[in-house]
Amino acid sequence: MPEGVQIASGEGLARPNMAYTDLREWLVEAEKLGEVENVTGASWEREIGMASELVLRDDDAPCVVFDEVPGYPKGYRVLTNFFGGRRRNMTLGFSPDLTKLELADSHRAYQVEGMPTIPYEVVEDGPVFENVLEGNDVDITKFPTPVWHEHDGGRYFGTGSFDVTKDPDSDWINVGCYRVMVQNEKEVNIYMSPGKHGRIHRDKFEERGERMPIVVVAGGDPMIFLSACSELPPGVCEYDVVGGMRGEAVKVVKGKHTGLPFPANAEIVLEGFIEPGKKLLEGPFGEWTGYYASDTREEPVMTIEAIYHRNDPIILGCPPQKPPDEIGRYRAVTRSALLKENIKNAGVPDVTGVWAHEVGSARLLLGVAIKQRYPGHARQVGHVASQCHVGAYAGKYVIVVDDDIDVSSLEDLTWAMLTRSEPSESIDIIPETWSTPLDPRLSPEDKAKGKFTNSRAVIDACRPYHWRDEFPLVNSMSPELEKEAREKFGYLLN
Ligand SMILES: Cc1cc2nc3c(=O)[nH]c(=O)nc-3n(C[C@H](O)[C@H](O)[C@H](O)COP(=O)(O)O)c2cc1C
Ligand SMILES: [Mn+2]
Repeated sequence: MPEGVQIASGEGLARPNMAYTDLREWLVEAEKLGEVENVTGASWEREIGMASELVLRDDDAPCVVFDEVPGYPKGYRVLTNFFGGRRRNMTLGFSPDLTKLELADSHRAYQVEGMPTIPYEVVEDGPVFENVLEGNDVDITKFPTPVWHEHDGGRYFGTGSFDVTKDPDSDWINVGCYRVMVQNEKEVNIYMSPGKHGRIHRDKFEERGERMPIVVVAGGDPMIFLSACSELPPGVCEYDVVGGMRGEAVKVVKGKHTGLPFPANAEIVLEGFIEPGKKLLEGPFGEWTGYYASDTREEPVMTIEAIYHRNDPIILGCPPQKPPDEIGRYRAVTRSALLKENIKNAGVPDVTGVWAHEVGSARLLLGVAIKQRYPGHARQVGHVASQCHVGAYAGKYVIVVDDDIDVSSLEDLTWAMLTRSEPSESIDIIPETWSTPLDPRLSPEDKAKGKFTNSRAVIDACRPYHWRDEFPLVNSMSPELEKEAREKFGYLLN
């Protein structure tokens, strides 16, 4: 790590050690773990999407590389399901031995306010310039972009991608993940929802009647992609956060048409402009809630002026889908640690474990474990979890359990709820809470009125405090016996 870099937090936790700086080096590491499958001959129209949906559902399924896509040259690849299995810990730079809860705490220390950042470094050249397409040669349909879900309105080139924009009023370069749909050889839609950083930039250009320079990177360093999906503070450049995590600046080149920076070792880059006033139909697209919630709408269009790509380029795909999905897995890691911190900051003691579950896209179902210290402790932690900054937006259910429960295990958490709660006594309902227009359960009437609220259930699934000592004994092995059983008989599970 260069001198002078201050680690603002994370003392006592292992530093991340990422053994890659781009997608190809990442692939080598994933292969070392034995977690990569190669598939040839799958069609972009249906089969890549079908196969991806299957593996994305499964926590431990392999990463898949699709090659020899019919109609495309051998070597033009699509890679999906990078964030699963033991690749999770590898991607974030931590030991495979860390549990999900430990991984969350360790990663969190490098993605906080006051996190260490290292500014990106501009270099002259890089493999991304191995192929330069300009003028008549610009053709995005040259790449095997899949149709990801059955009812999608088009081919989404940008899913595991990131979009680079600059604030016209300052030096702020933002890197955010906003989906990119192919319209024709030279045009794509980019959907940026209100409030997103790229949207703030776009609105400013639009007000001035100017075209906005923009760059789309498909197949970049997976850690930059994950940071581009994360709600980091405004004014922060996501490249610099990744530099800080890695202890080494991200190396970028500058686009010839826009001057915008993109990684020198990216796979495919589109460079161009969003035209003020021009719109074309976008969507529908399968979203993270598991529904097609935002329908077909007119959205701004990017005109592509140049395409740069490496030889045998790889598109990184990360299509959202009915949970559990890949990005839910990553969000679980980030939000769980953040939620634990939020609860602690509200002054609630002895929280031993927090997990924002993948099945609810790390929002709809929160599990919190405590060492019960006083009567009312369980309800207090449940209400705080449901209403603190991280927990409040778009939540539904909070389950509070004792510290013998592994909150990151959906089965363990559910078992605790089924056996330690009494429905008529253990559930508190909070009405009129903060939600989102994307909630599929919002009634058409409320949606039309703009009434975007829902309710919360806080479920106290702890042994009742005043008779906790009389609660029947759990009949599974003690931790000591479990350890011995695994040592002696663990082979039976392999
Ligand atoms: C696969 C995927 C697709 C996404 N699609 C969009 C999108 O189309 N539009 C959008 O505004 N946000 C989308 N997001 C969420 C943003 O990436 C996320 O809010 C991020 O924080 C945006 O960056 P920013 O904070 O710099 O604006 C998507 C996230 C993922 C992981
Ligand atoms: Mn940002």
